[in-house]
Amino acid sequence: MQTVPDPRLVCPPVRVEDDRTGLNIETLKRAFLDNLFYIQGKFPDIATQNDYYMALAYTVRDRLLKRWLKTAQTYTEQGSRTVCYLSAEFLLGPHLGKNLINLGIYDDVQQAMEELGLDLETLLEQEEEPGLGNGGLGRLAACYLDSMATLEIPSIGYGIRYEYGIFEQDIRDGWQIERSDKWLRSGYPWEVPRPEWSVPVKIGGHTEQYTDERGRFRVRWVPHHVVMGVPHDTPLLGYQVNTANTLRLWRAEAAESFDFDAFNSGDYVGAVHEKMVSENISKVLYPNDNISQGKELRLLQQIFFVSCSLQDMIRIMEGQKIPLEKFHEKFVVQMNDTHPAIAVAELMRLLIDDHCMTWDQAWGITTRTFAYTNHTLLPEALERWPIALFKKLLPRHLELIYEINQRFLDDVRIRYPEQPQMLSQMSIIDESGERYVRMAHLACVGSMAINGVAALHTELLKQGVLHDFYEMYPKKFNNKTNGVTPRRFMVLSNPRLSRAITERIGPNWVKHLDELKKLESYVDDPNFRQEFRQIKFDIKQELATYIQQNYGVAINPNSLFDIQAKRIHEYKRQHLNALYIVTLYNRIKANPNIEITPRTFLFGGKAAPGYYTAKLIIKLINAIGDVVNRDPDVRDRLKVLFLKDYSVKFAQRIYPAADLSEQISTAGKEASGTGNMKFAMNGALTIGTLDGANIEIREEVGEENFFLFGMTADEVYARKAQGYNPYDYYQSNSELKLAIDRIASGFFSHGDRKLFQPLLDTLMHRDDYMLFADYQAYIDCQDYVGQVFQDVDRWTRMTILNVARMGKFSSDRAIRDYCEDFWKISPVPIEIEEYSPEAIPSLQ
Ligand code: F58
Repeated sequence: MQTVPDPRLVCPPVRVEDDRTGLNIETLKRAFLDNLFYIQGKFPDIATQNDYYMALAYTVRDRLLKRWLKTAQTYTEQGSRTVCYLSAEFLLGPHLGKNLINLGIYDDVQQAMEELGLDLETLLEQEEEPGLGNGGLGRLAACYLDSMATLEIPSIGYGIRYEYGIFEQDIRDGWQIERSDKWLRSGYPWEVPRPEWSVPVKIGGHTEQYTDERGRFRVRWVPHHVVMGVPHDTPLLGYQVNTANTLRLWRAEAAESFDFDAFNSGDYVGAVHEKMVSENISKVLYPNDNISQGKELRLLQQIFFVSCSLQDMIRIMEGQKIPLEKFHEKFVVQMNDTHPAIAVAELMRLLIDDHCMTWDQAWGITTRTFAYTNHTLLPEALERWPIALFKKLLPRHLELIYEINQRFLDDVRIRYPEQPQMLSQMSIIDESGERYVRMAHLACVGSMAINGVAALHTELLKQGVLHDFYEMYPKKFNNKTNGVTPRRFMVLSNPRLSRAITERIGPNWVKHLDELKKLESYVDDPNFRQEFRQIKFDIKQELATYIQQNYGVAINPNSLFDIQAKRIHEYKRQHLNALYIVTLYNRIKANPNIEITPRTFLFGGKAAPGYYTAKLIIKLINAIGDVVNRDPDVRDRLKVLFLKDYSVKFAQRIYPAADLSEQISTAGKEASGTGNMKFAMNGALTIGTLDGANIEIREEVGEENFFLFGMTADEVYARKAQGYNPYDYYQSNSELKLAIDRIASGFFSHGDRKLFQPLLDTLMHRDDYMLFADYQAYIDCQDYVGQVFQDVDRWTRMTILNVARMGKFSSDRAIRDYCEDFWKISPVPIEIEEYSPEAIPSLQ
């Protein structure tokens, strides 16, 4: 029966709709001023740049909403199979510019702002990025969400809404100091809280066994307390499509804002205490890169976001009336490293305890649902949790893990009847000393697919840390070489280069990066070469101006910009780069008239606050810079600068300005790297080892267009096995000895000989990352880079070929691989009706 809508509940067809969605310049200006007035509550004459930024951000967000809601509606109606990307980190970077690009309105908004007397660049600068990640792993998650939206793949990103993201880095007297990051302080216009979908998460307590009314054996978990997870949703729009997927981040809240007993007995402060403790869970991102610290709060963060997310998936299924038995048909859950690996036990718990499934049924679903991506081979980064801590916080999960392990070890026993050592080697429980839960083993046992992030990395996983699992389940293992989004790291960050490319080969490359290949036919075109060089020069000049203004250091835009920007870690060997600088400096001191290619060495990156050696490396770089930059003998041929507070936003400025990209990790240590890809697609050449994705980059661009040096991973292992003695290298290599001695003498530290001694001692007597073994090869290769840079034509040719051959490294390719290989998901296009005032939905 057709019901007549209550006329009071039908939105009148006013022009509001057009102001919220319209894309022409007049509408954009009107909508912007409207938001300035009604959201920021300001007249233009007293508005700050931040007010303008907020008004513009809301104007853009309005234009996402129809697409976002239509996307969700379509997925619901179609019951679409969905990827859930579980990650403790999402390093998104600023939203405004990216949304302008993806909506295709960058130039129009720029004009609209100009007509209002505002500068879009200045407004973009206002945005504080949500720094909810440490480095590559978090940024990869963000690139993948961008590609999934662009490829119209139904997906949800699930993570934690940290109140404090990665710390802000300042440099004082050459040392890193940390300040808390208050990314929410001026308001965050991109998210919508959804308190109505909050979920409870149990913590601590004990379990009880009982028999239910149907005579079944059951377990009840009586928690010590309950924390609520409140979802905060951000729309993520794809490039020139209507798909806007959701990033759902969980914020922890107390289950009750007051403990009423304590409150009524007069203990007001005690009553608020629990609220505080609960909210701590999502308070701060752990600032470690490639190390696992084993802190209780970290385990709480993991169970918190995992439990919230799995409960949310179950709610979605119930809403779509899909029976829970089809969980693995509705969802594939990708675990970004082992941080979400507790999900294996949590899904078992939800299915068995809360939804009455049998063990076999629940295990069948679980092992068809999860997939696990490994991001590191470093032993110190492999997560293990002490059994005692697990028992205290997650008593039910520990029982389930014991059961999973027992059944798994039964399989191992059958498979290796004569090899009892396999049981202890593969067990999810490490019993070699204090007992631990090994999260990587749990992830391997509970997943249908296991992947590394570059070809070499996957091979090393199979031979090394996950060897036993590979033998047992060879079909689960596969490689998915990382990729990055060209929308952010080319179109947005390097508009001039992007325009020059589009003028030659058309615009399709942005979505089909392989098309960059077509640029190869322009490699000998003098106009294109000239334009390519000019673009790089202009961008370098802009960076030089920025550095002059912010650091008071003059740098020469004609010099070779040699950049190493990434987390500071011994395995990444920023100090090897520093040794080259000292070597060059020593040569100049020995012969001030020596011919050398002028170079600007730029560094950026944060050190984990507790990682002393990494902080000392920052100090060393600054100390070298202080001397080199003002020594008149150098005659400005070398400049060394550490750029503080490296972030996604800053990275976008850096990649386009680089001539040389430093990717110099000890072979076998860098799982993939993604900065290496971003530099190369912006026309930087790479100096690098055969590590991670460097190997594949070199394969693609051609060995003649890549500066290779150093030992291979196999050589690294072999040299270590022989008994590596770094001191021998020090004694037999005069330039190396001179460089080390100069640092040791206090030359760069106002005569203080002790300052760098811990770093130098480690190098001379242990040198875990084999800087000394690679030193000479690196120096020779760097000298060769300097020569090639003088040959402008040759260099230009090499850079054009690098850009042209980067197609493989789009995150779109990586996501397509995941979809085809084991996600088994296909695109779901979203249709949007053209605007018409009559099309406004009524409340009926
Ligand atoms: C990085 N890992 C790898 N971990 O080091 C890099 O080679 C790779 O390209 C990238 O992942 C993406 O696959 C990484 O960034 C972390 O930062 C973890 C954060 C949480 C604590 C443990 C380290």
